[in-house]
Amino acid sequence: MKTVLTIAGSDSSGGAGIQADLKTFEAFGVFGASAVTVLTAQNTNGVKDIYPVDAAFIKAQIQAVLDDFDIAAIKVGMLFNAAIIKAVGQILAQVDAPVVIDPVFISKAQSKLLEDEAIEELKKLMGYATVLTPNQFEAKELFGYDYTNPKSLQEVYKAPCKVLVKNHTEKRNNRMQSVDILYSGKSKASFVSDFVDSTDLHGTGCSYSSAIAANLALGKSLEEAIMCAKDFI
Ligand code: PXL
Repeated sequence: MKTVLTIAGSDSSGGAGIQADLKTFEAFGVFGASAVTVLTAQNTNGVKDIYPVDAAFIKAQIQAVLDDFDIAAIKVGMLFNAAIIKAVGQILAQVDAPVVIDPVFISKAQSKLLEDEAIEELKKLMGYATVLTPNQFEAKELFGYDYTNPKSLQEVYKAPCKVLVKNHTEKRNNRMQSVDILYSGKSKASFVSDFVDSTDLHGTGCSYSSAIAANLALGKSLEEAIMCAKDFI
């Protein structure tokens, strides 16, 4: 059985974060190991409190897993502050497995999950990623991304990893579609599915990036992994 490691925050409501990641890994038949970066006290209405784990202890969790398991892929979620991002970067620099980084800024309920001053540090992690999975808001913060302005896409193409920008919507044949766009080097590819009109969105981003990591661990190409993950979501 392949093992996938998630480095992410705990969501007490069980819908997002580490809890969503482990459930997603289970659904794809891979074994999930975890390193907890922050504890959140939350429910589906929002985050009530955040308790960051000491950066050295996060490293200890990851190192303990790496020392014992052959890790087939890593998913990185909520990191919250610059010290945690730095610590995770030091470990990622030493691993040789596909890495999916979900740059978590805010939750679907609009709670802040990353300190403002940590954004520059987060950008440095991109060098360790196989793919980064921002939504349009996060892509705007990181790259000045604006889908309607082709000039703004230059910064995305220059990223040191592939970038999957999520959550564009488009009408095709009179049906609303959900479109995610993978930017890699100079090319881009679209992943399209029927748009699901729902307010139950909590944890969808976490589950999506975890599903991509699980499928990479199973040996799929990035494009195949994204297709399986999008289907799953
Ligand atoms: O969906 C983003 C996210 C990531 N990680 C944790 C979260 C959330 C959203 O609430 O709680 C721990």
